[in-house]
Amino acid sequence: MAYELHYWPSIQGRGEFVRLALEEAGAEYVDVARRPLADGGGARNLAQLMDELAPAPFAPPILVADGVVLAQTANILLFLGHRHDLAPRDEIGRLLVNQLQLTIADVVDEAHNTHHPLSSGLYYEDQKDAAKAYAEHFRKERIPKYLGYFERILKGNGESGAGLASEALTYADLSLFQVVRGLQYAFPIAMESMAPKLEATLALVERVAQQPRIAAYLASERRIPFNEEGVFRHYPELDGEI
Ligand SMILES: N[C@@H](CCC(=O)N[C@@H](CS)C(=O)NCC(=O)O)C(=O)O
Repeated sequence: MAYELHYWPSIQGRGEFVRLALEEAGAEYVDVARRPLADGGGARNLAQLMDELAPAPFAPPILVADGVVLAQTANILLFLGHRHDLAPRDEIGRLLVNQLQLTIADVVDEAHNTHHPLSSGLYYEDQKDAAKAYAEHFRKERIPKYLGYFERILKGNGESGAGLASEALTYADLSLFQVVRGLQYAFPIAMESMAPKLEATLALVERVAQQPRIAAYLASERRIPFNEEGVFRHYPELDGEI
């Protein structure tokens, strides 16, 4: 059975956390909206499908597996992590990885707010001043606080490249990889200046990038490049450049 992933076809966005888990698991999946329009692909078909699915999801990413419809990124990953050994087997271990993923979801929301601090319904151009102010706080206070938190966990786990929850990689490690790469894309100057304090985090990011399946995925056309439609957007003025 191939999983169906339903997510906006032109961005990494929140769907990328699911894509990374599916890729690392070696799972068979169809990224449905990336198929041609005639085969049910495209954003319009995705919007229509959301009205038809039951139970109704609020927003993508959505995973359809064996007739089960799941939404909310962290929820999908909880499901996939258990099925594909990307999380500890014991209950507390699973909840801990979920807790890490939910914290990553918080970072993702705030990263999104740097370019849409007033409303997702407004254009970036209509909220640029607020975005500048929000992004400055995000760069100076929130990124160091969030990444400092993950760094402390990783340092506490010892060995260079160790995962957040165990020596074996979990989906939370894949997600931290994605967040760091996203922040490096969006805020290259800020992230470069923080690099000396993120030794363990950057070692983990490297380890994830070198996992054979992830490396193959990153080099493939399945990996959509970062762009200014997704969650992590590079606007130089938000990185303190202008
Ligand atoms: N908490 C949800 C957020 C889902 C979400 O915001 N999805 C975005 C794309 S990344 C979307 O299409 N949102 C539509 C909306 O909020 O109206 C998750 O983590 O999956």
